[in-house]
Amino acid sequence: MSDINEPRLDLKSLPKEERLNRMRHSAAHVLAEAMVELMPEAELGIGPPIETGFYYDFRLPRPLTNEDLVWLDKRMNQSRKGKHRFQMAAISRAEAEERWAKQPFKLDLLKDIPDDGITQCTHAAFTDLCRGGHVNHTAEIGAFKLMSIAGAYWRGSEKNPMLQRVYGVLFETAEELAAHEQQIEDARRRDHRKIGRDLDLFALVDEIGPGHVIWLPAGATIRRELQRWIEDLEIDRGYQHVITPVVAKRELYVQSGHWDHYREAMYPVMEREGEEYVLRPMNCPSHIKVFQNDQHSYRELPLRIAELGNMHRWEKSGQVSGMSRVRIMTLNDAHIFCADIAQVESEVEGVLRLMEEVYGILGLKDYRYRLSLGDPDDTEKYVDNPPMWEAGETLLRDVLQRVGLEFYEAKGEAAFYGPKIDVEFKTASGKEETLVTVQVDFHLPAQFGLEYIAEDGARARPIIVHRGVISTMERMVALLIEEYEGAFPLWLSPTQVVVVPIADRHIPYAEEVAAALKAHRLRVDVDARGERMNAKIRDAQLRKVPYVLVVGDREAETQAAAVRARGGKDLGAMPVADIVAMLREERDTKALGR
Ligand code: TSB
Ligand code: ZN
Repeated sequence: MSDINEPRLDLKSLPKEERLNRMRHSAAHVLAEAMVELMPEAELGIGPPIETGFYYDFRLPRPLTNEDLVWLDKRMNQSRKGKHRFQMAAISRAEAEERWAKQPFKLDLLKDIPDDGITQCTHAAFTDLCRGGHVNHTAEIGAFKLMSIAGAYWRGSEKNPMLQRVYGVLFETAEELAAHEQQIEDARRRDHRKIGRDLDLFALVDEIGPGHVIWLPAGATIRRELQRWIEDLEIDRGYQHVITPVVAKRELYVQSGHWDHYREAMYPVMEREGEEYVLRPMNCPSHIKVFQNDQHSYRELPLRIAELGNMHRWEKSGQVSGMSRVRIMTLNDAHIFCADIAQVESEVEGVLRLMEEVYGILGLKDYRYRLSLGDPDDTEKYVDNPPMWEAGETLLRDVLQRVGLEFYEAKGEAAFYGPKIDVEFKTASGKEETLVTVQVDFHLPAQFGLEYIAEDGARARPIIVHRGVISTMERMVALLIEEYEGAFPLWLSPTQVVVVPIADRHIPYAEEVAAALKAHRLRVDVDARGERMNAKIRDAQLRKVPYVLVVGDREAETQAAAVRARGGKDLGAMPVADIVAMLREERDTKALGR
């Protein structure tokens, strides 16, 4: 055995990331030290640093409990106070095999290490097989907390034994650790899956399948409002809406290139009477068939074909998540058939301006534009046609600059048929997610031999702009749930008003008030349950209903109601006619009401 200790490290001089990696790696050693004390029979796996902390895998004689975590955490803190040095040493294979003779996972790891590369790390009374990268001593490991226990197969393979993985978070300071915990707590509170359940917005049912969303009445109401709004905006901007089937012959997608480049994401083929059919993964080929249904002259271009189109994508099981990544989805889609580059430019500009308008009204701010480029070296993923990519990329870059939007560029993020501008949103959990996209496509027009009659009477090939604005209804509603924490602005709220009669004798008047509001298409419930008034008010608040109207004798006499806004603000008694006017104004202006 020979000592190979690094000279004393000046942690402060290291880049923060490396410093954190060393702290997290060292903390994993301290966790293993504590575990061996708790259960001397523990068999040790690996314990690497990870993004927000560290973990260690163990095979143990019994399942760990939360009490164990508390004990381990405490014991780790003791070890930290001990200021034990981490000491590296090179050892021979024979020494290693002897030391870990009763540690099958360590012996397994040893097989992959060359004779001259076997090193160990010792601190306090604990020694681990380790290639190094620690802090100087245990007092330098930072602020940590053991968080959870999970199952993990040895070396990630189901063929191997299942181990128990203990996770910890670790940051340099207690303040950073607290901020991280707060962030996790916020994300949990805002999680659309939780709020979606609590507010009965949608359901995911095992018998229907993962990623196949049921929109419950309240969620369907939100979706319908969004849908009406975006379709009206599109009609104003010259889009024409179509309705096309979700199933088509496999050939259609062979011709489009989806079969070659996108098959992995498609549901399998259905066969009947010698024909092969597929569920469509995208709407573009259907809209191309709309275009091809007629001859078009340059005068009709740009032709904007829109549809809330249902798409089906076989997202991998591990990736399907709530409503934000599903398998059956409805995209606020359109394909704009343009005569030339100048039209493409002005259409892309129009789309970007529409996006800005729409996100502004929804109150969304946490997003960035990304120019997503192809990769000339990857001809499997992308259509092989360098000049086409070049032209599309330059065009999109120019438009972004002209409109004055900030953006960044990313290689290898394009669609298989062309480059695109993606809108990248930051979700409540801090993850970036693509909300929508604008794509320039010279490829599909060529695949389908699209033509229009140009001004000089010759045949010319159009260029397609693919675009969404609201995104898929699923992803947008997931995002809005988290953005608003379930407290939707009035126009989107499933129930806009709850009328609460103070006593049973006020129920008829409550119904009268509700009817007056419903006459203006406001969504109103009367809470006629035999509960106490305060309980009803509290329930409405929990359901995030924007307004509660309380009615009793005085209100009935004066054709009024006592108004309480969400969040507890008391607006006092108001005549019913004034309430209607106030709510209509708030609804029709799509006020954020925050
Ligand atoms: C814009 N053909 C284009 C269309 O014309 C298209 O389908 N583009 S896409 O593949 O990028 O998908 C459009 C948007 O759908 C994406 O930007 C993304 O926000 C959303 N989306 C994609 N996959 C899923 C999914 N599994 N769940 C929810 N939304 C999704
Ligand atoms: Zn498309």
